[in-house]
Amino acid sequence: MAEVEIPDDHPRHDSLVTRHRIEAGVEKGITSQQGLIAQGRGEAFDYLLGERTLPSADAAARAAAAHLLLAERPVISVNGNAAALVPAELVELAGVVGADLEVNLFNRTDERIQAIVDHLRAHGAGEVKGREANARIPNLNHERAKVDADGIADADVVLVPLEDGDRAAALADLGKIELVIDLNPLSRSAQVADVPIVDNILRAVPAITVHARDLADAPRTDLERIVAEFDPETALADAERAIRGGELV
Ligand code: PTJ
Repeated sequence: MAEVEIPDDHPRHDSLVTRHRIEAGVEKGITSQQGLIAQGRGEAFDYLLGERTLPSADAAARAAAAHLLLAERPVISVNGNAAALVPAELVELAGVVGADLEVNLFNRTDERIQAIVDHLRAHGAGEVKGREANARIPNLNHERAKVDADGIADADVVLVPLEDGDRAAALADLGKIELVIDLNPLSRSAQVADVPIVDNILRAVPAITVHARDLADAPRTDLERIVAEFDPETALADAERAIRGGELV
């Protein structure tokens, strides 16, 4: 079924849209084949959440927006799944909060980096970082350690959607503020995040943008209060409770 044919009120709407986009991402050389497996895992959690955004996840999206607006050098890290699922939405968010986009891949090849840069540019991005890879995240022995010196290496706040736990922990060790989108509240990346957003990236990225627009003119003290009042442990516990005990809709 083509994406346009999936009715908005279809009970598994988000799941079908996501599958379609991931499949197209693999065909275009943007998403890795492992990305299909990662998506399947995420989908199981989304099913148990009833494919809806919990109030605690929306509060996390608001805290993430506040962090991005407060940041001096915010960067949005983009992998093959994120690029396939929400390219235009990532470009829009980057514009609203003044963040750089940087491609960073677990299964890194020059061809995939270029395909994702081209894909983001086709969706309206200006400069996209990630090709230089002239800096390294210490204590990380795989390809995700390769970052741009003037991008993730220098960032104070990093949004890392669908991250694997190793790099999330290494970035946290560097003292960067980490905003993670991950449907699994038990994943290491969600656990080490300053702000874990336990929601489908399809819903989470537009939600952060809506909050960022809403907060764009807020005084810094308001943004700092939103950040200070957000508790990651409570958000994770709420998501886990919903997944383990929730009623399917
Ligand atoms: O493009 P690359 O080479 O950088 O590879 C990207 C993947 C995602 C394949 C790689 O980072 C990977 O293997 O990740 P993991 O370790 O499988 O972790 C992905 C996490 O994202 C899991 O906890 C999933 O539950 C979660 N996830 C999957 N799909 C979604 C999701 N979270 C939010 N929205 C989704 N659509």
